[in-house]
Amino acid sequence: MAAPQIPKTQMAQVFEKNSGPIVFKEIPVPEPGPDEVLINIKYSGVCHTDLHAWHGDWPLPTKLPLVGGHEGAGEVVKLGSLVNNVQVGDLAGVKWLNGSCSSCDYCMSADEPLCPEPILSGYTVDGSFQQYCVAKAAHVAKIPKGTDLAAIAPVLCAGITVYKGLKESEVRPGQTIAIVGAGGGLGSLALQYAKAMGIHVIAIDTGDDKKEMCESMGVKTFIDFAKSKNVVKDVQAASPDGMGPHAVILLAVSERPFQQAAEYVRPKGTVVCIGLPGNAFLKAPVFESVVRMIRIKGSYVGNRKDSAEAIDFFTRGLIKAPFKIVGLSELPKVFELMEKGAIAGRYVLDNSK
Ligand code: 8ID
Ligand code: ZN
Repeated sequence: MAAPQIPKTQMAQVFEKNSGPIVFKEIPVPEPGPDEVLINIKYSGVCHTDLHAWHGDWPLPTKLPLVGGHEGAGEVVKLGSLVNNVQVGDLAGVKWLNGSCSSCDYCMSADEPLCPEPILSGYTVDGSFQQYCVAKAAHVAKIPKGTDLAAIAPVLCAGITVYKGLKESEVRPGQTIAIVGAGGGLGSLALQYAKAMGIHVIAIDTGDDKKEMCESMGVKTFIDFAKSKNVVKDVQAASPDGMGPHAVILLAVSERPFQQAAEYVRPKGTVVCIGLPGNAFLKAPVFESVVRMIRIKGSYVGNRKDSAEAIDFFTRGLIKAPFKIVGLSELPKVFELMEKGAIAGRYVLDNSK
């Protein structure tokens, strides 16, 4: 196969300062290091994490200026001299975890998201809101030939994260899970993974668009948190025996639901925290949490195996979440809608436009 033509410059969305201007401009195409590959990004999903990165509202500083994005799907166009696990022409994805040290206790135990020296796409290094992105070869997601790259882009963060979160919840087929933030990007994927795993869902979010989207994906119970007079009672009442769901996965970007979940999960149930609202705290009543034996835990993206499994669910046709495609140049508009909570599902950027 003829080597792909790689231009010297490319278009990218650059965050100049936290919450500052987002500039759509021409920048150099980066050069992969010996253990890296260069990927021509065709589509990139927009995750709420990208909005946190732009605002800088987490207790973890971002690189600046920064090219955000960590749901990038494309084609490998160049290999570093040490790379032998992927080929030029392969389809591949840029994930949040771009690389890790591979020698710490966590990396050695395949818990690489917990590596103390992680390289994070679109956060500590430039990510997928550009046409050509560098990624560590050991961590790129392998995407089968013939895959719809726009549809798989959201799987590369949202899909992997909720798949891992569902596993961490230990909820079993036939049991019930409450998905908080079900109408958002992670939520829409969580609905599909839960369905594929045979788990009943209580969807919690707000607005008719999100309700309709959830129902179109088979959800029978949608609780609008803005209309409900008592979310805790409504969630418990919606569970099959009124005792509450077996688990809750929290995907919302606000503190309130993180305070409520331990109250409505059933005794011996599990609350899995995934959403990352800035400056927020978890709070649960000690007495009830103890005597009801509640577990509360965090879940953070997934390792390489979780990633491959989450992609395999997609490849088998089990994951069909709605998404809208707009050009890379439209990123600021997508952020505006996301900030208002006005996006049902995911937006995916076409990096050629
Ligand atoms: O590994 C991780 N833990 C991880 C990975 C990827 C993303 C964590 N995240 C984090 C993001 O940084 C973000 O904080 O998960 C959160 C959700 O990301 P997203 O799904 O990309 O965001 P979104 O599309 O804006 O969806 C959020 C939804 O939450 C709803 C909103 O209406 C929206 O649909 N929501 C809110 I805000 N408050 C709610 C509430 N009280 C609520 N839903 C139910 N109850
Ligand atoms: Zn993400």
